[in-house]
Amino acid sequence: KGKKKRPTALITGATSGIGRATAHEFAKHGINIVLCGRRQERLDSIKKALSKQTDVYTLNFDVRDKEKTLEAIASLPAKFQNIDILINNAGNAHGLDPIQDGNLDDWDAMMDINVKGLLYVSKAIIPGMTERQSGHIINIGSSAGKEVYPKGNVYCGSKHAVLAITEGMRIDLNPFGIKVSAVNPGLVETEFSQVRFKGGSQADNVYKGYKALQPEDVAEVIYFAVSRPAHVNIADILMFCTAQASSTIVKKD
Ligand code: NDP
Ligand code: 8X3
Repeated sequence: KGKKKRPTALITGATSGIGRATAHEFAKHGINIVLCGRRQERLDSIKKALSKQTDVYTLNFDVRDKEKTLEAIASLPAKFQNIDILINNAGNAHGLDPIQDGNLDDWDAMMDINVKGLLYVSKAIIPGMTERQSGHIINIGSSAGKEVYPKGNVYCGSKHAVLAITEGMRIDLNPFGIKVSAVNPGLVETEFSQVRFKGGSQADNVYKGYKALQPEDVAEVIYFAVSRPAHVNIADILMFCTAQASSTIVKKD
């Protein structure tokens, strides 16, 4: 009675890294959560852990598959249908090669997941937000979306696209009172490098010799952005660990 309805957040890429940490952070603050990802056992175990704190629903789909993405989101039960907060986080780098040696499947993966997948998920959720004239979309970009680094070519391109799309969303959704934000981290210690290097040993060295950002550090910033008063939008954040000064400058022991 007189109690404010708890908001609902849909988080893509919630089975690992930044997305999973964001789910934990949101649960702590009583936000209802729709966890999305492809690894069902992880969706189940994260749901189990968070259900003590908040209401959780899981959706298993590959963001590359537009029909499945639209179907999955349309299938949400009434209680979870009104998404107040969308965290477009699913994504990864695939490979780290000079452009002349780049692998076409890696290029497809990065553009299909990081860019087109983000668009498909947004397409499914934005109409509800425009109808309700409220909502908050946070796109997880990257320092790689602001600064290109050697061999980053297509990953950096995908993240520059995320930033441009974020700005486009902010403009087009402005008449509806919808907040749109970009959170752009530098190096974060997640499964990111295991994916980039396909489980190879190169991944082991990426976060050695300095303290990289932890997924929880990014999750706290995301929660800060979603918890501002109605008239405040955190439009764009670039965050690094203290050891990192730019895409290519990292102070290591
Ligand atoms: P992780 O590899 O730890 O997590 C990636 C998440 O994305 C997983 O939950 C994975 O779930 C999901 N995902 C990947 N591909 C698909 C797909 N095709 N369909 C649906 N879900 C998918 O990496 P991070 O947490 O680091 O990455 C999260 C975001 O942060 C990405 O957009 C990344 O580009 C960005 N980022 C990361 C940085 C870093 O240094 N780590 C720095 C800056 C930005 P599942 O496999 O279960 O589908
Ligand atoms: C992830 C950070 O520098 O590995 O977006 O591209 S970086």
